[in-house]
Amino acid sequence: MSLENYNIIESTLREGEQFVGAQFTREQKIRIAQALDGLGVEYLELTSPLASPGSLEDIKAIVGLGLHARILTHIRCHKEDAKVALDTGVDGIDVVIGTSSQLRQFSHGKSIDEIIDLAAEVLTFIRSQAPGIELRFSTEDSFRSEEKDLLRVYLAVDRLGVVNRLGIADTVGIATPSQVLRLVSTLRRLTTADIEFHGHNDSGCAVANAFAALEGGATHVDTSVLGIGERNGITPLGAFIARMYTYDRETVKRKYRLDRLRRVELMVAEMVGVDIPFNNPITGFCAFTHKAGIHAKAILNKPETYEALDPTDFGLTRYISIAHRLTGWNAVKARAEQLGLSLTDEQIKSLTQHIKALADEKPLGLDDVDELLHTWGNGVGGN
Ligand code: HCA
Ligand code: CU
Repeated sequence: MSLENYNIIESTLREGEQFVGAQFTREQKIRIAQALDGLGVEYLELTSPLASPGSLEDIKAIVGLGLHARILTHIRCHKEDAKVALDTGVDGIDVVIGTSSQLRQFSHGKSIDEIIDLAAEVLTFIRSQAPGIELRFSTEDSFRSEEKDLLRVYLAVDRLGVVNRLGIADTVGIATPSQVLRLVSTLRRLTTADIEFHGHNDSGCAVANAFAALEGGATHVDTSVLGIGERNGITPLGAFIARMYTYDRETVKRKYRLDRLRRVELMVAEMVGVDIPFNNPITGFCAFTHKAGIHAKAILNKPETYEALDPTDFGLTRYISIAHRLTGWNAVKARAEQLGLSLTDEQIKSLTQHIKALADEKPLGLDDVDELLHTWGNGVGGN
């Protein structure tokens, strides 16, 4: 299977704005859009122009930047929404309507037949007004919808011949990778349009589900920076990039400016008042920190032994933690060399035993180890 032609639809400025801590100013939106464009994402999805008067102006401002990324906005399946979206000058419109019984009953109140009729009306209207616009139709809560309902809707929409993409959304984050793979493969077989996947992370599967969608033949994946969105959000951009990098490093390096990822994450994190999680793929503070002596030895010989991702590709550095009881003499020796100290292997081994014994007694820091190294290096201690 070759996965090269996927596209990232970066939705920090739509789904991400639905994160509880997000309250982006126009200037912040512009900075986010420029930063993501610089990173190389293929699309930016922006909040509906119907959300507020400011949201409409924000779209126009971002369209006016003339970025490389294609600009999309996201609307309900309403002709009135479509009219406003068409006036913004975006490159594409993402239309969504709920198909699960929960949403049909408690949100918009429409039957499947009514959804099909409405979709046909809105989508053909948009196409008639804007023959060149990129048009996507998505069902909301696809994975709690009856499969027969879903397929009726998608087949009817696909047959209209007016949409570029069909979207599926795991709105409440309950889908498993095998379910996603199956649904996307089915759509791939029965329809002709491109396929987009949008997945929430309520049960921790958003990245795996996005990957499964690509395995099934999806062409577009929705992400947001740090995964911000409704509740605990969607597929995080960085984690998705990590997933694709471990699958096909060269393609990812060709498509995206990976050294910009950390800066984008720090910027958005600050704007929405969160920290980068400690265990975040790529940019978490310990993502390239090695601790156990056995790991450190192998890493020092050949980083690939315990690193699937090369930190230097992301403008980052690896770190070997040595001030603890799991340390090993190879790592301590490497530190001595960093400090320009020449100790014999016997001295290093004996110091390593000393560090282990000390670490059993109290927490140690790198400063403590460095001090010991200097003392040992000056011939005090050891043998
Ligand atoms: C929403 C719902 C949505 C839409 C996804 C999509 C979802 O908040 O409007 O249009 O692909 O998760 O279902 O984000
Ligand atoms: Cu969503």
